[in-house]
Amino acid sequence: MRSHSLRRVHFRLALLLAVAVLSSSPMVWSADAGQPAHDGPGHRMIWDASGMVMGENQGDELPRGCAQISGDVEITVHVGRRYAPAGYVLGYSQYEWRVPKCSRLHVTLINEDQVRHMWMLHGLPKYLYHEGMFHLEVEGERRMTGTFIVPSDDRTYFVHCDIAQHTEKGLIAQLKVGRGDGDLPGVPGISKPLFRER
Ligand SMILES: [Cu+2]
Repeated sequence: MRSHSLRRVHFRLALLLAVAVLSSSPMVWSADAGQPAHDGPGHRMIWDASGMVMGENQGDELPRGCAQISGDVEITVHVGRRYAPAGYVLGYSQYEWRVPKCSRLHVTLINEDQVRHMWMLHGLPKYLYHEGMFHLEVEGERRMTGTFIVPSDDRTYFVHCDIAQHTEKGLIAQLKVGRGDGDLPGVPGISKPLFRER
């Protein structure tokens, strides 16, 4: 990867991390359990005893540039200590997913730990997804499924768990739409670590 594009990716990642931290408001937890909230475009949130889905989009609104949904893709992700790659404490069962442009993704997150984990994807269009995010969150040993539609350009999206220290401990992954636009830094097994071990 050329150095200027690496810097660009680093900058984008730093920006995404900042946005992720700033947008982690405890307010979301005040939503009524089991009541899908519809607070305008891209702010669809479903919350139940197992966890929550934010950015749910079954196809009622398509990303600009998508004339139609190109197809359905099922993604199942396990998360937990037992999936940690060498040198890490936590892990996803997979660190990269490749999907066609304009596809509808049905993502299931299966949490195999007792603590809370997320599959939080950043960088989606903000006119469609609140804060540009699609976000699955599961408390304890449960699972959660959510659906969203990816845009029409070749791009690599940043996926992580936003719980304190979980990104650094190994929960950082990437979703490539179309050909993607390179690898993000810090993805276990794909790129160099972002954080030094302590
Ligand atoms: Cu986590």
